[in-house]
Amino acid sequence: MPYFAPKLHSSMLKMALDIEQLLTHFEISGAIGNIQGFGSGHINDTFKITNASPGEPDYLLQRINHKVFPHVGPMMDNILRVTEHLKKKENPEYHSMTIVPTRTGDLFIRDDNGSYWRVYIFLEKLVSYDVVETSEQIYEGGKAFGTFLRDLSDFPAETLFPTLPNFHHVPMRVRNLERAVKDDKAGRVLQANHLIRFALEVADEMCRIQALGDQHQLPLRVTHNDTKFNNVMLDRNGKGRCVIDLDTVMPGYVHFDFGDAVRTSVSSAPEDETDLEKIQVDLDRFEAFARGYLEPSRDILSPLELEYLPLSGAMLAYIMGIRFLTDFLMGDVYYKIHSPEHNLQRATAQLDLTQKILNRIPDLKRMI
Ligand code: GN1
Ligand code: MG
Repeated sequence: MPYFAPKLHSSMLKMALDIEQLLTHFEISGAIGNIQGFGSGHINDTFKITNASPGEPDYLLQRINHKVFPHVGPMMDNILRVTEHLKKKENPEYHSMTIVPTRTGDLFIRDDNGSYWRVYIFLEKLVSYDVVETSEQIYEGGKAFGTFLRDLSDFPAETLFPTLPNFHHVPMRVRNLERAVKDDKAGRVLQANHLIRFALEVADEMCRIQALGDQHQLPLRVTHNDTKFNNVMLDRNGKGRCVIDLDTVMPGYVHFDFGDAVRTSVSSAPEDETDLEKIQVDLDRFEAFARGYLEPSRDILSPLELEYLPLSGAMLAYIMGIRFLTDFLMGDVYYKIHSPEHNLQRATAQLDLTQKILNRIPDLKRMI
């Protein structure tokens, strides 16, 4: 869904002119053709730049959400180092993102309005799915994410900048929710009472993986931390080819990546499904994902890491559920929304999914 759609033709034209001007600062080749809003991310603004010169690549331009990502320099440094590491691996099957630097050799620019921009080479002929359709695609996506984890297992995780500290720290997310309930800034607590009650009821169980981490029983690895299924690109034959959106690459637990991909692939319903009947934990889907993920990565994981993989799907659905809920209570200040109750719908769907995954943990355990 294009989410940058100015209504007035004149403002569209101005935007296109501004973007053309902006692009002159980057090391791009060929001539700028069409400029179009692109993708379905909730945070940054993304544009596809079609190249008007034959044989020259298309580009992906992004305005980085500076409110969410205040430290753009260290974040881009993480991305550069991780993509360079991945490119060194002999993996003909997989690509990695390529940053297009500015003409002065920087990884991004800051414009006169204080916006931060970067450019990547556009990945030709690859597609991503907001809702993944087949078990084969899920297996392939799993393999791409599992390969990402394995190929970065010899990268010194502790040298990465913590772009968003405590991003998947459940106790902190619960505290943020409690604060939002207490403040009730948007006067919406009453409307969301049932969700708040459920979220607080399961909070302890949802903190278990973090507690193991705090006790140093889980290794900190280089994790992607946003392995929503639409962050893996597949080719025309359905083969996994490239993991994208590396903004949150940081030290983390394997459960963050495994869990986020499970929550976005185990059901055939979208993240914001309003018909809860349609949100189902499909065991074939889980099996396909786990098989794909573990094929390249099983050997590097400890028995304890493996044991907690099924719970991680519930944990990540829970984290997203309470983050959407918190944002709803605070008056929609973080995520882009497409309707007035969008965050409430997303929270309802993700907390419903949390419960449904929790109900199936014994079945999921058999598939690891
Ligand atoms: C955001 O921008 P996008 O869609 O890749 C969010 C993720 C959430 C996701 C939920 C930096 O990711 O953590 O899982 O929305 N990214 C950030 O769809 O908060
Ligand atoms: Mg993202």
